[in-house]
Amino acid sequence: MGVSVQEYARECAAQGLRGDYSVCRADFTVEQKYDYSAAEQEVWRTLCDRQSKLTKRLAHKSYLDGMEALSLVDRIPDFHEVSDKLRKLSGWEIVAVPGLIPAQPFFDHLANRRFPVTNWLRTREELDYIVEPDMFHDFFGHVPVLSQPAFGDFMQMYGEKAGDLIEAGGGDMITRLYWYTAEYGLMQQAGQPKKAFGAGLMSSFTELQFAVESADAHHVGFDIETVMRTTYEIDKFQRAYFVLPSFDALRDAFQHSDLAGIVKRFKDAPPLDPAMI
Ligand code: HBI
Ligand code: FE
Repeated sequence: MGVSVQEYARECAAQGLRGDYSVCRADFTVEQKYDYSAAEQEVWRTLCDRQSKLTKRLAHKSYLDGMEALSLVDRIPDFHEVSDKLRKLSGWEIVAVPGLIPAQPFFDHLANRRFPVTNWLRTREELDYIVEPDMFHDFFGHVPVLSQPAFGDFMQMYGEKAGDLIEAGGGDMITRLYWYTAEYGLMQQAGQPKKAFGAGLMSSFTELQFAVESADAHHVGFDIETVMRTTYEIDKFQRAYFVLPSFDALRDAFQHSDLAGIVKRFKDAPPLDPAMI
C-alpha cells in the first residue's frame, strides 16, 4: 500500500480538502453515517430535480435505466441499500470515502467492483460548480451506469490494468481514457442523436447541454489510441467529446487493444490537441 492514511490525511488537510480523512480505514473507506440534515436533503432534492430535467432529454438510455433501477433521487441515498440493488445488476457496490483518494487504492477498489463515493454533499451556495467531486457528482454522475454490465466490466478491468500501465509511464494516457469515457463520454443511441453518460456531464447543469446540443461541441468517434493521446480540460468545457458506439465496444477495445504497446509508443510523444483531432 503506497501512501499511508495518516500521511494522506495531513496532505489533504494542508490542501484544504473538505473530507475528514482522519477516520479512514487502511483502504481509505469510511462509514456513510446517514445523519444528513433537512437542509442537506433539500440540497440533494434541488440538485436532482434540476439535473433530471436535463438528463431525461440528454442522457443516454443506459444511464436513465440505471437511475430508474436504483431510484436515487427522492432523498440522499443509503449506500448499503444502493449496493444491494447494484450488486444484483452488475456485481458492483459502492463504498463511502471522504473525497479524492490516492490513485492506487482507487484502482484497487475498481478492480474489486467497489466504486468510491464521497460521503459529503455540496452546500446550496455551490449548486452550480464545486472544485472537488462531492456525493452528487459521484452518485448522480457515476453510479447509474455502473448498473450496466458491459460498462461495469470495463471499469473493473480498468482498475486491474491501470497500475501496471502507470508503472510503464502511461499515467497521463490512462487518466485520459477515464476522463473521456467515465467523466465526459457520449454514446450513440439507436434511432436517436448521440447522448451523454459521463459523470462530469451528468452532474453539470451547463456542460451537459453544451456537449449534447451545441453546434460548437466537437464530437469525435471513439478510438482508444486517440483518446489515450489527447489532452483534456480540467476546469473548462472539453474541446473534444468522444462518442462510443456502445459500452460493449468500450469494454472490447480496452480488453483487446495492445495498451502496453500504445503506452510504449507514445509515452514520450507530444499529446494530441483535442481541437485538432
Ligand atoms: N478518488 N474518490 C475518488 N474518486 C475518483 O474518481 C478518483 C479518486 N482518486 C484518483 C482519481 N479519481 C483519478 O486520478 C484516477 O484517474 C486515478
Ligand atoms: Fe468523477
